Amino acid sequence: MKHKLPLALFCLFAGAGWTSPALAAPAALPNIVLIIADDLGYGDIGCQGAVGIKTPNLDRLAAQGRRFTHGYAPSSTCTPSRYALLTGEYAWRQPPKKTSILDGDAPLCIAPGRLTLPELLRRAGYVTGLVGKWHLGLGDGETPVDFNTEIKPGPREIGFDSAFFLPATVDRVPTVFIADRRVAGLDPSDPIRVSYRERVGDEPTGLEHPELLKQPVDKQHANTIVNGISRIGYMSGGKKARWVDEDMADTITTRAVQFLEQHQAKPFFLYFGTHDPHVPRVPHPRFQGTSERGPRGDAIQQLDWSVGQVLAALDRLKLADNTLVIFTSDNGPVLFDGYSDQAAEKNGDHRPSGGLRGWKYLVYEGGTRVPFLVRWPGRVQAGVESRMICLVDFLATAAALTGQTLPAGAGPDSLNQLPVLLGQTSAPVRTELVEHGLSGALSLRQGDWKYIPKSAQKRASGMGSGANPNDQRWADAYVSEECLFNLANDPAETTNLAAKLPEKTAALRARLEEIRRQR
Ligand code: NG6
Ligand code: CA
Repeated sequence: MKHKLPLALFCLFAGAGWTSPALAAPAALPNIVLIIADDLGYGDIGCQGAVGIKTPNLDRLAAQGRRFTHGYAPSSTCTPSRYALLTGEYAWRQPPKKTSILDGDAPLCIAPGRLTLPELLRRAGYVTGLVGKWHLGLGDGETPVDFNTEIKPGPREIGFDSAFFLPATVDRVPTVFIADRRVAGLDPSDPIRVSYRERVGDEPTGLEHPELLKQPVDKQHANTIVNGISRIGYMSGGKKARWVDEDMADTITTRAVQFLEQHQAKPFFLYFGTHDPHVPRVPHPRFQGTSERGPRGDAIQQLDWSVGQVLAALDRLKLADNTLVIFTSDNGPVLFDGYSDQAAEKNGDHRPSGGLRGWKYLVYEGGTRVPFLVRWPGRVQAGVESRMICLVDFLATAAALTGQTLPAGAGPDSLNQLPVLLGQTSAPVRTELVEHGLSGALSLRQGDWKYIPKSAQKRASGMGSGANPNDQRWADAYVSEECLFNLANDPAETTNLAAKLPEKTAALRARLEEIRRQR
Protein backbone atom coordinates (compact mmCIF):
# COMPACT_ATOMS: atom_id res chain seq x y z
CA MET A 1 0.00 0.00 0.00
CA LYS A 2 1.42 3.39 -0.99
CA HIS A 3 0.73 6.39 1.17
CA LYS A 4 0.52 10.04 0.28
CA LEU A 5 3.79 11.88 0.58
CA PRO A 6 3.80 15.25 2.34
CA LEU A 7 4.91 18.09 0.09
CA ALA A 8 8.00 18.80 2.16
CA LEU A 9 9.21 15.27 1.82
CA PHE A 10 8.44 15.21 -1.88
CA CYS A 11 10.58 18.32 -2.35
CA LEU A 12 13.31 16.71 -0.35
CA PHE A 13 13.33 13.64 -2.53
CA ALA A 14 13.01 15.65 -5.72
CA GLY A 15 15.55 18.26 -4.65
CA ALA A 16 19.19 18.87 -5.45
CA GLY A 17 21.72 16.46 -4.02
CA TRP A 18 19.39 13.61 -4.80
CA THR A 19 21.60 12.10 -7.42
CA SER A 20 21.14 8.36 -7.44
CA PRO A 21 18.76 7.54 -10.30
CA ALA A 22 17.49 4.48 -8.47
CA LEU A 23 16.37 6.75 -5.66
CA ALA A 24 15.03 9.61 -7.78
CA ALA A 25 11.40 8.53 -7.97
CA PRO A 26 9.09 10.19 -5.45
CA ALA A 27 8.77 7.95 -2.48
CA ALA A 28 5.70 7.13 -0.47
CA LEU A 29 5.41 7.91 3.19
CA PRO A 30 6.88 4.70 4.59
CA ASN A 31 5.56 2.44 7.26
CA ILE A 32 7.95 2.28 10.19
CA VAL A 33 8.79 -0.83 12.18
CA LEU A 34 11.11 -0.21 15.10
CA ILE A 35 12.35 -3.34 16.83
CA ILE A 36 14.14 -2.70 20.08
CA ALA A 37 15.79 -5.61 21.86
CA ASP A 38 16.49 -5.66 25.59
CA ASP A 39 20.16 -5.86 26.66
CA LEU A 40 21.50 -7.03 23.30
CA GLY A 41 25.17 -6.13 22.92
CA TYR A 42 27.09 -4.75 19.98
CA GLY A 43 28.80 -8.09 19.42
CA ASP A 44 25.77 -10.31 19.99
CA ILE A 45 24.74 -10.57 16.34
CA GLY A 46 26.42 -12.69 13.72
CA CYS A 47 27.39 -9.83 11.41
CA GLN A 48 29.14 -8.11 14.32
CA GLY A 49 31.17 -11.10 15.37
CA ALA A 50 28.97 -13.28 17.61
CA VAL A 51 30.58 -16.64 18.37
CA GLY A 52 28.37 -19.65 19.04
CA ILE A 53 25.16 -17.67 18.47
CA LYS A 54 23.46 -17.61 15.07
CA THR A 55 21.33 -14.67 13.93
CA PRO A 56 20.58 -15.32 10.24
CA ASN A 57 17.56 -13.02 10.11
CA LEU A 58 19.39 -10.08 11.62
CA ASP A 59 22.38 -10.73 9.40
CA ARG A 60 20.11 -10.67 6.35
CA LEU A 61 18.50 -7.45 7.53
CA ALA A 62 21.98 -5.96 7.98
CA ALA A 63 23.02 -7.04 4.49
CA GLN A 64 19.88 -5.59 2.92
CA GLY A 65 20.12 -2.36 4.88
CA ARG A 66 22.59 0.04 6.42
CA ARG A 67 24.56 -1.19 9.38
CA PHE A 68 25.61 1.61 11.71
CA THR A 69 28.81 0.74 13.52
CA HIS A 70 28.45 3.79 15.79
CA GLY A 71 24.78 3.53 16.71
CA TYR A 72 24.05 4.39 20.32
CA ALA A 73 21.46 3.93 22.98
CA PRO A 74 21.33 7.19 24.96
CA SER A 75 21.70 5.33 28.26
CA SER A 76 23.11 2.03 29.38
CA THR A 77 19.85 1.03 31.08
CA CYS A 78 16.34 0.60 29.78
CA THR A 79 13.97 3.25 31.11
CA PRO A 80 16.18 6.28 30.39
CA SER A 81 17.08 4.95 26.94
CA ARG A 82 13.45 4.45 25.97
CA TYR A 83 12.46 7.77 27.48
CA ALA A 84 14.99 9.52 25.24
CA LEU A 85 13.93 7.50 22.22
CA LEU A 86 10.28 8.48 22.63
CA THR A 87 10.81 12.13 23.63
CA GLY A 88 14.03 13.22 21.96
CA GLU A 89 15.26 14.45 25.33
CA TYR A 90 18.14 12.91 27.28
CA ALA A 91 16.54 11.27 30.32
CA TRP A 92 19.14 12.67 32.71
CA ARG A 93 17.64 16.13 32.16
CA GLN A 94 14.71 14.90 34.23
CA PRO A 95 14.81 14.28 38.01
CA PRO A 96 16.78 11.00 38.43
CA LYS A 97 14.03 9.20 40.33
CA LYS A 98 11.57 9.75 37.51
CA THR A 99 13.55 8.18 34.69
CA SER A 100 15.86 5.67 36.37
CA ILE A 101 15.13 1.92 36.07
CA LEU A 102 11.45 1.83 37.04
CA ASP A 103 9.59 -0.73 39.09
CA GLY A 104 6.41 -2.30 37.75
CA ASP A 105 4.17 0.01 39.78
CA ALA A 106 6.05 3.27 39.11
CA PRO A 107 4.20 6.24 37.57
CA LEU A 108 4.43 7.16 33.90
CA CYS A 109 7.67 9.09 33.40
CA ILE A 110 6.62 10.99 30.28
CA ALA A 111 4.84 14.21 31.22
CA PRO A 112 1.37 14.52 29.73
CA GLY A 113 1.43 16.82 26.76
CA ARG A 114 5.09 16.25 25.89
CA LEU A 115 5.46 15.49 22.19
CA THR A 116 6.44 11.87 21.66
CA LEU A 117 7.52 9.86 18.65
CA PRO A 118 4.17 8.02 18.29
CA GLU A 119 2.20 11.23 18.77
CA LEU A 120 4.28 12.99 16.12
CA LEU A 121 3.64 10.15 13.69
CA ARG A 122 -0.06 10.15 14.50
CA ARG A 123 -0.18 13.80 13.51
CA ALA A 124 1.22 12.73 10.13
CA GLY A 125 -1.60 10.20 9.69
CA TYR A 126 0.12 7.09 11.02
CA VAL A 127 -1.61 4.43 13.05
CA THR A 128 0.70 3.66 15.96
CA GLY A 129 1.10 0.46 17.95
CA LEU A 130 3.17 -0.74 20.87
CA VAL A 131 3.88 -4.44 21.32
CA GLY A 132 6.20 -5.86 23.98
CA LYS A 133 8.33 -4.14 26.58
CA TRP A 134 7.18 -0.76 27.91
CA HIS A 135 9.06 0.07 31.15
CA LEU A 136 8.15 3.76 31.21
CA GLY A 137 5.70 3.64 34.10
CA LEU A 138 1.93 3.67 34.46
CA GLY A 139 -0.55 5.94 36.20
CA ASP A 140 -0.30 9.52 37.38
CA GLY A 141 1.65 8.86 40.56
CA GLU A 142 -1.06 10.44 42.69
CA THR A 143 -2.83 7.19 43.44
CA PRO A 144 -1.08 3.81 43.34
CA VAL A 145 -1.64 1.89 40.10
CA ASP A 146 -4.57 -0.49 40.42
CA PHE A 147 -4.04 -3.37 38.02
CA ASN A 148 -7.68 -4.42 38.38
CA THR A 149 -9.22 -1.36 36.77
CA GLU A 150 -8.47 0.92 33.87
CA ILE A 151 -4.74 1.63 33.97
CA LYS A 152 -3.87 5.13 32.80
CA PRO A 153 -2.09 7.24 31.84
CA GLY A 154 0.13 4.84 29.93
CA PRO A 155 1.10 4.18 26.32
CA ARG A 156 -2.38 5.02 25.02
CA GLU A 157 -2.15 8.48 26.56
CA ILE A 158 1.21 9.35 25.02
CA GLY A 159 0.44 8.56 21.39
CA PHE A 160 -0.09 4.84 20.85
CA ASP A 161 -3.40 3.89 19.20
CA SER A 162 -3.04 0.36 20.51
CA ALA A 163 -0.81 -1.30 23.05
CA PHE A 164 -0.10 -4.86 24.16
CA PHE A 165 2.75 -4.77 26.60
CA LEU A 166 4.61 -5.94 29.64
CA PRO A 167 4.63 -3.15 32.22
CA ALA A 168 8.32 -3.18 33.25
CA THR A 169 10.90 -5.96 32.92
CA VAL A 170 10.53 -9.72 32.78
CA ASP A 171 12.15 -9.92 36.21
CA ARG A 172 9.66 -7.51 37.83
CA VAL A 173 6.08 -7.96 38.97
CA PRO A 174 3.32 -7.84 37.88
CA THR A 175 4.03 -10.67 35.44
CA VAL A 176 1.06 -9.94 33.21
CA PHE A 177 0.44 -8.36 29.84
CA ILE A 178 -1.66 -5.23 29.54
CA ALA A 179 -3.89 -4.85 26.49
CA ASP A 180 -4.51 -1.12 26.03
CA ARG A 181 -5.63 -0.16 29.56
CA ARG A 182 -6.55 -3.52 31.11
CA VAL A 183 -4.62 -6.55 32.28
CA ALA A 184 -5.16 -9.17 29.57
CA GLY A 185 -7.10 -12.22 30.69
CA LEU A 186 -7.69 -11.00 34.24
CA ASP A 187 -10.30 -12.88 36.24
CA PRO A 188 -12.06 -10.22 38.35
CA SER A 189 -12.59 -12.72 41.16
CA ASP A 190 -8.81 -13.05 41.52
CA PRO A 191 -7.60 -9.44 41.81
CA ILE A 192 -3.94 -8.51 41.48
CA ARG A 193 -1.98 -6.90 44.29
CA VAL A 194 1.54 -5.63 43.80
CA SER A 195 4.12 -4.24 46.19
CA TYR A 196 7.81 -3.52 46.02
CA ARG A 197 7.97 -2.66 49.71
CA GLU A 198 6.28 -5.49 51.54
CA ARG A 199 5.12 -8.97 50.96
CA VAL A 200 1.60 -9.37 49.62
CA GLY A 201 -0.25 -12.68 49.44
CA ASP A 202 1.12 -15.96 50.66
CA GLU A 203 2.85 -17.33 47.60
CA PRO A 204 6.36 -18.69 48.07
CA THR A 205 9.38 -16.49 47.49
CA GLY A 206 12.72 -17.39 45.98
CA LEU A 207 14.43 -16.46 49.21
CA GLU A 208 12.51 -19.01 51.25
CA HIS A 209 12.08 -21.67 48.60
CA PRO A 210 15.10 -21.81 46.32
CA GLU A 211 14.28 -25.47 45.65
CA LEU A 212 11.24 -24.35 43.61
CA LEU A 213 13.29 -22.27 41.18
CA LYS A 214 14.27 -23.03 37.58
CA GLN A 215 17.40 -20.91 38.06
CA PRO A 216 19.18 -19.89 41.29
CA VAL A 217 18.91 -16.15 42.01
CA ASP A 218 20.53 -13.38 44.01
CA LYS A 219 18.72 -11.61 46.84
CA GLN A 220 17.23 -8.84 44.72
CA HIS A 221 15.44 -11.30 42.47
CA ALA A 222 14.18 -13.54 45.25
CA ASN A 223 10.66 -12.22 45.87
CA THR A 224 7.40 -13.79 44.56
CA ILE A 225 7.86 -16.92 42.45
CA VAL A 226 5.89 -16.99 39.21
CA ASN A 227 6.29 -19.89 36.80
CA GLY A 228 9.21 -21.28 38.79
CA ILE A 229 11.08 -17.97 38.58
CA SER A 230 11.29 -15.51 41.44
CA ARG A 231 11.07 -11.82 40.59
CA ILE A 232 11.84 -8.38 41.91
CA GLY A 233 8.74 -7.36 43.91
CA TYR A 234 5.77 -9.13 45.39
CA MET A 235 2.45 -9.94 43.80
CA SER A 236 -0.66 -11.95 44.50
CA GLY A 237 -3.72 -12.81 42.42
CA GLY A 238 -4.15 -12.54 38.66
CA LYS A 239 -3.25 -16.22 38.32
CA LYS A 240 -4.97 -16.72 34.96
CA ALA A 241 -3.41 -13.58 33.54
CA ARG A 242 0.21 -14.42 34.38
CA TRP A 243 2.54 -14.94 31.52
CA VAL A 244 4.50 -18.12 30.94
CA ASP A 245 8.05 -17.02 30.20
CA GLU A 246 8.63 -19.80 27.70
CA ASP A 247 5.69 -18.55 25.60
CA MET A 248 6.40 -14.83 25.69
CA ALA A 249 8.29 -14.58 22.41
CA ASP A 250 5.47 -16.40 20.62
CA THR A 251 2.85 -14.18 22.25
CA ILE A 252 4.44 -10.83 21.43
CA THR A 253 5.63 -11.89 17.99
CA THR A 254 2.11 -13.00 17.09
CA ARG A 255 0.77 -9.65 18.28
CA ALA A 256 3.37 -7.76 16.26
CA VAL A 257 2.49 -9.69 13.11
CA GLN A 258 -1.24 -9.16 13.74
CA PHE A 259 -0.64 -5.42 14.00
CA LEU A 260 0.99 -5.44 10.56
CA GLU A 261 -1.84 -7.49 9.10
CA GLN A 262 -4.50 -5.20 10.52
CA HIS A 263 -3.07 -1.85 9.52
CA GLN A 264 -2.22 -1.92 5.87
CA ALA A 265 -4.61 0.83 4.82
CA LYS A 266 -2.76 3.67 6.53
CA PRO A 267 0.92 4.20 7.10
CA PHE A 268 1.74 2.49 10.38
CA PHE A 269 4.32 2.74 13.11
CA LEU A 270 5.00 -0.43 15.07
CA TYR A 271 7.19 -0.21 18.16
CA PHE A 272 8.12 -3.79 18.94
CA GLY A 273 10.07 -4.14 22.19
CA THR A 274 11.30 -7.66 22.74
CA HIS A 275 12.00 -8.98 26.23
CA ASP A 276 14.90 -11.00 24.84
CA PRO A 277 17.65 -11.42 25.89
CA HIS A 278 16.98 -9.75 29.27
CA VAL A 279 16.98 -11.93 32.40
CA PRO A 280 15.35 -14.26 33.29
CA ARG A 281 16.33 -15.99 30.05
CA VAL A 282 13.82 -18.78 29.66
CA PRO A 283 13.22 -19.29 25.95
CA HIS A 284 10.67 -21.65 24.47
CA PRO A 285 11.77 -25.33 24.57
CA ARG A 286 12.26 -25.28 20.79
CA PHE A 287 15.11 -22.77 21.29
CA GLN A 288 16.58 -24.30 24.43
CA GLY A 289 20.02 -25.72 23.77
CA THR A 290 20.12 -24.44 20.18
CA SER A 291 23.08 -22.08 20.68
CA GLU A 292 26.49 -22.83 22.13
CA ARG A 293 26.06 -20.21 24.84
CA GLY A 294 23.37 -21.55 27.12
CA PRO A 295 20.07 -19.74 27.76
CA ARG A 296 21.48 -16.32 26.88
CA GLY A 297 22.53 -17.48 23.41
CA ASP A 298 19.27 -19.38 23.00
CA ALA A 299 17.30 -16.24 23.91
CA ILE A 300 19.23 -14.27 21.27
CA GLN A 301 18.40 -16.94 18.69
CA GLN A 302 14.76 -16.71 19.76
CA LEU A 303 14.96 -12.93 19.30
CA ASP A 304 16.37 -13.50 15.83
CA TRP A 305 13.40 -15.74 15.10
CA SER A 306 10.99 -13.01 16.24
CA VAL A 307 12.66 -10.54 13.89
CA GLY A 308 12.46 -13.11 11.09
CA GLN A 309 8.71 -13.49 11.65
CA VAL A 310 8.16 -9.75 11.40
CA LEU A 311 10.26 -9.49 8.25
CA ALA A 312 8.48 -12.48 6.72
CA ALA A 313 5.12 -10.86 7.45
CA LEU A 314 6.24 -7.68 5.69
CA ASP A 315 7.24 -9.78 2.67
CA ARG A 316 4.01 -11.77 2.71
CA LEU A 317 1.92 -8.61 2.90
CA LYS A 318 4.06 -7.00 0.18
CA LEU A 319 4.94 -4.16 2.50
CA ALA A 320 8.69 -4.64 2.69
CA ASP A 321 9.54 -2.11 -0.04
CA ASN A 322 7.59 0.65 1.62
CA THR A 323 8.62 -0.03 5.18
CA LEU A 324 11.49 1.50 7.06
CA VAL A 325 12.73 -1.18 9.45
CA ILE A 326 15.02 -0.27 12.30
CA PHE A 327 16.55 -2.83 14.62
CA THR A 328 18.45 -1.83 17.73
CA SER A 329 18.84 -2.42 21.48
CA ASP A 330 18.06 -0.33 24.56
CA ASN A 331 21.48 -0.78 26.17
CA GLY A 332 24.59 -2.94 26.12
CA PRO A 333 24.83 -6.57 27.19
CA VAL A 334 25.25 -8.19 30.57
CA LEU A 335 26.07 -11.79 31.41
CA PHE A 336 25.16 -12.32 35.07
CA ASP A 337 22.24 -10.08 36.04
CA GLY A 338 20.73 -11.80 39.05
CA TYR A 339 19.86 -15.26 37.66
CA SER A 340 22.46 -18.02 37.50
CA ASP A 341 21.78 -19.18 33.96
CA GLN A 342 25.33 -20.10 32.92
CA ALA A 343 25.69 -17.02 30.73
CA ALA A 344 29.19 -16.26 32.01
CA GLU A 345 30.25 -19.88 32.31
CA LYS A 346 29.22 -20.72 28.75
CA ASN A 347 30.38 -17.49 27.18
CA GLY A 348 33.57 -18.99 25.73
CA ASP A 349 35.17 -16.74 23.09
CA HIS A 350 32.00 -14.81 22.45
CA ARG A 351 32.31 -11.07 23.07
CA PRO A 352 28.85 -9.62 23.81
CA SER A 353 30.19 -6.05 23.70
CA GLY A 354 32.06 -6.83 20.49
CA GLY A 355 35.43 -5.92 21.98
CA LEU A 356 34.25 -2.57 23.31
CA ARG A 357 34.93 -1.85 26.98
CA GLY A 358 32.19 -2.34 29.53
CA TRP A 359 28.65 -3.57 29.78
CA LYS A 360 25.10 -2.56 30.53
CA TYR A 361 24.96 0.03 33.35
CA LEU A 362 28.30 1.65 32.40
CA VAL A 363 29.31 4.75 30.42
CA TYR A 364 32.04 3.00 28.47
CA GLU A 365 31.24 2.25 24.84
CA GLY A 366 30.05 -1.29 25.60
CA GLY A 367 27.24 0.12 27.72
CA THR A 368 25.67 2.21 25.00
CA ARG A 369 26.98 1.29 21.55
CA VAL A 370 24.49 -1.23 20.23
CA PRO A 371 23.43 -3.02 17.05
CA PHE A 372 21.78 -0.48 14.77
CA LEU A 373 20.35 -1.70 11.47
CA VAL A 374 18.21 0.35 9.11
CA ARG A 375 16.47 -1.01 6.02
CA TRP A 376 14.35 0.92 3.58
CA PRO A 377 14.72 -0.63 0.13
CA GLY A 378 15.62 1.85 -2.58
CA ARG A 379 15.86 4.71 -0.11
CA VAL A 380 18.49 3.85 2.47
CA GLN A 381 21.52 2.55 0.66
CA ALA A 382 22.76 -0.82 1.85
CA GLY A 383 26.23 -0.81 3.39
CA VAL A 384 28.21 -0.03 6.50
CA GLU A 385 27.95 3.41 8.08
CA SER A 386 30.37 4.77 10.67
CA ARG A 387 28.76 8.13 11.38
CA MET A 388 27.20 8.48 14.81
CA ILE A 389 23.50 7.99 15.29
CA CYS A 390 21.55 7.71 18.56
CA LEU A 391 18.07 6.57 19.54
CA VAL A 392 17.44 10.10 20.81
CA ASP A 393 17.57 11.24 17.17
CA PHE A 394 14.40 9.43 16.13
CA LEU A 395 12.03 12.26 17.00
CA ALA A 396 13.70 14.91 14.84
CA THR A 397 14.33 12.35 12.09
CA ALA A 398 10.68 11.27 12.06
CA ALA A 399 9.60 14.91 11.98
CA ALA A 400 11.74 15.52 8.89
CA LEU A 401 10.58 12.29 7.29
CA THR A 402 6.94 13.30 7.64
CA GLY A 403 7.45 16.94 6.71
CA GLN A 404 6.77 18.33 10.18
CA THR A 405 8.53 21.01 12.16
CA LEU A 406 9.15 20.19 15.79
CA PRO A 407 7.43 22.68 18.08
CA ALA A 408 9.67 24.81 20.31
CA GLY A 409 11.03 22.80 23.21
CA ALA A 410 10.26 19.39 21.71
CA GLY A 411 13.12 16.92 21.36
CA PRO A 412 15.87 19.24 22.65
CA ASP A 413 18.59 16.59 22.20
CA SER A 414 17.28 15.07 18.97
CA LEU A 415 19.05 15.61 15.64
CA ASN A 416 17.60 15.03 12.20
CA GLN A 417 19.51 12.09 10.74
CA LEU A 418 17.42 11.88 7.56
CA PRO A 419 20.21 13.31 5.38
CA VAL A 420 22.55 10.59 6.68
CA LEU A 421 19.95 7.86 6.18
CA LEU A 422 19.14 8.98 2.65
CA GLY A 423 22.77 9.53 1.68
CA GLN A 424 22.28 13.23 1.03
CA THR A 425 25.34 14.33 2.89
CA SER A 426 28.77 12.96 3.59
CA ALA A 427 29.10 15.03 6.76
CA PRO A 428 28.07 13.64 10.12
CA VAL A 429 24.89 15.06 11.64
CA ARG A 430 25.91 14.07 15.15
CA THR A 431 29.40 14.98 16.32
CA GLU A 432 28.74 14.83 20.06
CA LEU A 433 26.92 12.44 22.30
CA VAL A 434 26.39 12.24 26.04
CA GLU A 435 26.37 8.66 27.28
CA HIS A 436 24.44 7.99 30.49
CA GLY A 437 24.90 5.15 32.95
CA LEU A 438 23.69 3.89 36.28
CA SER A 439 23.41 6.39 39.14
CA GLY A 440 23.43 9.38 36.83
CA ALA A 441 26.94 8.77 35.47
CA LEU A 442 27.67 10.74 32.30
CA SER A 443 30.42 10.63 29.71
CA LEU A 444 30.96 12.63 26.55
CA ARG A 445 31.91 11.48 23.11
CA GLN A 446 33.06 14.31 20.84
CA GLY A 447 34.31 13.19 17.44
CA ASP A 448 36.79 10.44 18.19
CA TRP A 449 37.39 11.65 21.73
CA LYS A 450 35.78 10.10 24.75
CA TYR A 451 35.79 11.82 28.12
CA ILE A 452 34.72 10.26 31.43
CA PRO A 453 34.77 12.35 34.62
CA LYS A 454 36.40 11.02 37.75
CA SER A 455 34.03 8.92 39.84
CA ALA A 456 31.52 8.98 37.02
CA GLN A 457 30.34 5.65 38.29
CA LYS A 458 30.08 4.65 41.87
CA ARG A 459 30.43 1.01 42.59
CA ALA A 460 27.29 -0.85 41.70
CA SER A 461 24.78 0.97 43.88
CA GLY A 462 21.77 -1.31 44.16
CA MET A 463 23.24 -3.67 41.64
CA GLY A 464 23.47 -7.00 43.33
CA SER A 465 25.00 -7.31 46.75
CA GLY A 466 26.58 -10.47 45.43
CA ALA A 467 28.84 -8.11 43.46
CA ASN A 468 31.87 -10.25 43.10
CA PRO A 469 35.06 -8.24 42.53
CA ASN A 470 35.99 -10.68 39.79
CA ASP A 471 32.73 -9.96 38.06
CA GLN A 472 33.77 -7.92 35.04
CA ARG A 473 30.70 -5.70 35.38
CA TRP A 474 31.83 -4.23 38.64
CA ALA A 475 35.55 -4.40 38.06
CA ASP A 476 34.94 -1.70 35.48
CA ALA A 477 32.17 0.13 37.28
CA TYR A 478 34.22 2.53 39.32
CA VAL A 479 36.03 5.21 37.37
CA SER A 480 38.75 6.21 39.79
CA GLU A 481 40.40 8.80 37.59
CA GLU A 482 39.33 11.24 34.94
CA CYS A 483 39.65 9.52 31.56
CA LEU A 484 40.32 10.64 28.04
CA PHE A 485 40.41 8.07 25.26
CA ASN A 486 40.93 8.38 21.54
CA LEU A 487 38.43 5.98 20.01
CA ALA A 488 39.99 6.25 16.55
CA ASN A 489 43.00 4.20 17.56
CA ASP A 490 41.81 2.91 20.93
CA PRO A 491 38.20 1.79 20.46
CA ALA A 492 38.37 -0.39 23.57
CA GLU A 493 39.18 2.59 25.84
CA THR A 494 42.35 1.10 27.27
CA THR A 495 44.85 3.98 27.24
CA ASN A 496 43.98 6.96 29.39
CA LEU A 497 45.37 10.12 27.81
CA ALA A 498 44.01 12.57 30.41
CA ALA A 499 47.37 13.31 32.05
CA LYS A 500 49.14 13.57 28.71
CA LEU A 501 46.56 15.89 27.15
CA PRO A 502 45.36 18.15 29.97
CA GLU A 503 44.01 20.89 27.68
CA LYS A 504 41.89 18.53 25.64
CA THR A 505 40.67 16.95 28.86
CA ALA A 506 39.75 20.33 30.33
CA ALA A 507 37.93 21.33 27.15
CA LEU A 508 35.80 18.19 27.19
CA ARG A 509 35.16 18.52 30.92
CA ALA A 510 33.86 22.04 30.30
CA ARG A 511 31.83 20.97 27.30
CA LEU A 512 30.11 18.14 29.18
CA GLU A 513 29.22 20.60 31.92
CA GLU A 514 27.88 23.04 29.32
CA ILE A 515 25.65 20.41 27.68
CA ARG A 516 24.47 19.29 31.08
CA ARG A 517 23.27 22.81 31.86
CA GLN A 518 21.63 23.40 28.45
CA ARG A 519 17.93 22.87 28.00
C1 NG6 B 1 18.21 -3.92 37.92
C2 NG6 B 1 18.09 -5.40 38.17
C3 NG6 B 1 18.39 -6.14 36.88
C4 NG6 B 1 17.54 -5.60 35.75
C5 NG6 B 1 17.70 -4.11 35.64
C6 NG6 B 1 16.81 -3.49 34.61
C7 NG6 B 1 18.79 -5.80 40.48
C8 NG6 B 1 19.95 -6.16 41.38
N1 NG6 B 1 19.04 -5.79 39.18
O1 NG6 B 1 17.86 -3.20 39.06
O2 NG6 B 1 18.18 -7.50 37.03
O3 NG6 B 1 16.19 -5.91 35.96
O4 NG6 B 1 17.37 -3.51 36.88
O5 NG6 B 1 17.25 -3.78 33.35
O6 NG6 B 1 17.71 -5.55 40.96
S1 NG6 B 1 16.82 -2.83 32.18
O7 NG6 B 1 17.38 -3.40 30.99
O8 NG6 B 1 15.37 -2.85 32.15
O9 NG6 B 1 17.35 -1.52 32.46
CA1 CA C 1 17.60 -3.20 28.77
